Amino acid sequence: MSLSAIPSDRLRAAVDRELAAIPFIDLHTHLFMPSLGAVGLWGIDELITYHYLEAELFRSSDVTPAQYFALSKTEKADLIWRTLFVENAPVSEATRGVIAVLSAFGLPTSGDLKEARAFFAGRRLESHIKDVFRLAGISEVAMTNDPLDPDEAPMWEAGAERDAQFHAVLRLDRILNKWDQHWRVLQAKGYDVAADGTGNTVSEVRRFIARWCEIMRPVYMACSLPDTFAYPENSLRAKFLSEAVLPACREAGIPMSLMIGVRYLVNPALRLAGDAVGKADLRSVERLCVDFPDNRFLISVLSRENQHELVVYARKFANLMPFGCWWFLNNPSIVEEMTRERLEMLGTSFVPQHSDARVLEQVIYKWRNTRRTLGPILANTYQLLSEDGRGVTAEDIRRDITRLFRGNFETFTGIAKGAAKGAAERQTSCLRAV
Ligand code: RAT
Ligand code: ZN
Repeated sequence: MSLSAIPSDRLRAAVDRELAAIPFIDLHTHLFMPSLGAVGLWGIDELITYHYLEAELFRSSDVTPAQYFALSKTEKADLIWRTLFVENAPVSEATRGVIAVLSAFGLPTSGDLKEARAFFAGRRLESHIKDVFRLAGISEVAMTNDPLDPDEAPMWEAGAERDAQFHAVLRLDRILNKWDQHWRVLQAKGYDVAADGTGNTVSEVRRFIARWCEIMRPVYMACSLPDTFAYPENSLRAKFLSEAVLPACREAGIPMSLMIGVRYLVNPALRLAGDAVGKADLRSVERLCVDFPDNRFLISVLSRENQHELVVYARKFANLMPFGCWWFLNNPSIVEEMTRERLEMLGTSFVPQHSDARVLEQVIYKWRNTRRTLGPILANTYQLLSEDGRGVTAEDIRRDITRLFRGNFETFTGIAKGAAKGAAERQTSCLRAV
């Protein structure tokens, strides 16, 4: 490979080539390894009934949420398809995504869903996952694993078979945000906990987390948090976080991911689609980084208004890794703004994106869109650098993209060593199709 500087007019093509060739790691998804198959979603009806599309349905149809949720999965998908794909052009980000997935598999993008349903019914999950990851240009994903999910936890306890393509992530929302509804589950499992957090509760929560670290071997722990999240604060959440969760992270040598800024269920009738966004006070993040210098924090914030301060905090604290353009931010216009801002202020020391896929095949369109948006941004950055007097080589570009979409995650979570082994194979086997 050439070590010489790339001429300006070829920078874009060079960036696109590297973006296509490097397999990314997807740092946050709601996908599951095959042995947890019962909780994993895939296929056309799941794609169409994604909650992002459910929210859009009610803007273009007279159906009420109550009527919609009384339908079967197939009826729901048919209604959304008719409303958002046939009676309207699917121009929104989430609807376009379904079209991109259908195209990726050579399926019709208009008419009815018959052929798509037959196609997905004929797929075998394990080989389908491999095809989907190849089309998405990813080698691994991080799951979201909730030890208090009554469907998921028993499968882990029964020794669910591991799959190197899926990293476990210990998700703690039920403990940190909904303790009043879940403390009895811990109690029933033999932990000496109380509703008000007194007595042995904190040390028992820590014991519970340590136990689940043994079971899941997570690459990080995680929690989503409201826009009102505060630290320090006189609350059970702040107590559990500082005295149980963060010590457990230190012990396991893994980061804590905080996803801040959700306004939960502003419209409860919409269920999963009923959450909104609010601006948070990021001084909590500042205090956490100051008070816990031996912890590492993966941070994503949901409000566009919080993005600039997050980047500034990342300049102050090396134990803070900003990641992703989360949920309502994952649209080209906002991804572009956020990514430029991050590159300009942090260089390549952040993780630009995760997919948040809930349905397996979504990684195909989400990562395709990320590559499409990132291409011009990176090319423009290199163009400016060239103009300023430092020629850019293909090796520079490859190193930067690898760092952004693999290395920062591997280093920050500490999986770098184990991961180095498989890297060479992945480099040659992954993706040409995007
Ligand atoms: O993006 C989403 O699908 C949201 O519903 C949430 O799952 C969010 O990403 C989360 O992890 O809490
Ligand atoms: Zn998520």
